[in-house]
Amino acid sequence: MKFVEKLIEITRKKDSLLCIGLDTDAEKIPKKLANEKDRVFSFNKKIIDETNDLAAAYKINTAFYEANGVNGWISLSKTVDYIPDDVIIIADVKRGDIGNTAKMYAKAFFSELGADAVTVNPYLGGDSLTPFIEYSNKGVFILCLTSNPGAQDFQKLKINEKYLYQIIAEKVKIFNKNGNCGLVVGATFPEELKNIREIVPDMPFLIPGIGAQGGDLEKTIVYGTDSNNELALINSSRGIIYKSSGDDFAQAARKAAEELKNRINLFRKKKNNL
Ligand code: OMP
Repeated sequence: MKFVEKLIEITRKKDSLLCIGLDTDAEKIPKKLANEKDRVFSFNKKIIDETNDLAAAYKINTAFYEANGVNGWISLSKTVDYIPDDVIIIADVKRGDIGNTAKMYAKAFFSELGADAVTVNPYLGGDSLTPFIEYSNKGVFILCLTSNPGAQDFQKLKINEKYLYQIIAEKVKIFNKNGNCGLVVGATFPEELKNIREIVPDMPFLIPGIGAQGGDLEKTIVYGTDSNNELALINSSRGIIYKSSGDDFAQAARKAAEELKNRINLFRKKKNNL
């Protein structure tokens, strides 16, 4: 099944645009799991058990796993295998390299790990993205305008009257021959999000920056979703998975996930009435 078809099917079936970030820091695992052999996986398992019915996607930022060496890759792989089929798995890897190297990254995260989608960095240009895009049933979320303050340094530079992030959105539209490209746009820049949505009305967006980074949820939904109020995955990581460090951490994560999912849907409904 094509990535966008799968995304739409899941978001409609679950009535959810929620993406939960499994940015699992080994240092922040609740005491309750201290004696587990693979604490990171045990933590993820509990979070997934409690939240998978609410989530359209899990975004796994591989940095948190790579930081633990070989054992981290094992936790990562076990987590991917544990996630049920009706949740999209995004490997947040932000890779970007020349073609033959990019081909190895694509193989690593699509074929070996089994992710449904990845995040990639477009700095090296179209040929660095091609090996990912060639996996035509997988999703490729390309960094367009990131949520961090440093987005100003390059992404908001003007080239011939256009911001670099606008040029990226226009270019990705051209690269999108297989219909499997998406854009990463931070919730911390809602006005720009509106502008980018106008450039690519039908492309999926991955939108981080809600929760810990303080992005505006209402504007994110109004500006970031497509004309059907979908095609956007709204990510929160720390704001959900570390809601409690006590024995109730998984239940607290569920509560936070449910609240965010409901708020997202409230704003989707509100958008209908605008
Ligand atoms: P929280 O701030 O804890 O919700 O985490 C945000 C997650 O989204 C982290 O995994 C970041 O690496 C990621 N992210 C951003 O925060 N900003 C971006 O512009 C892009 C990403 C991303 O590609 O996911």
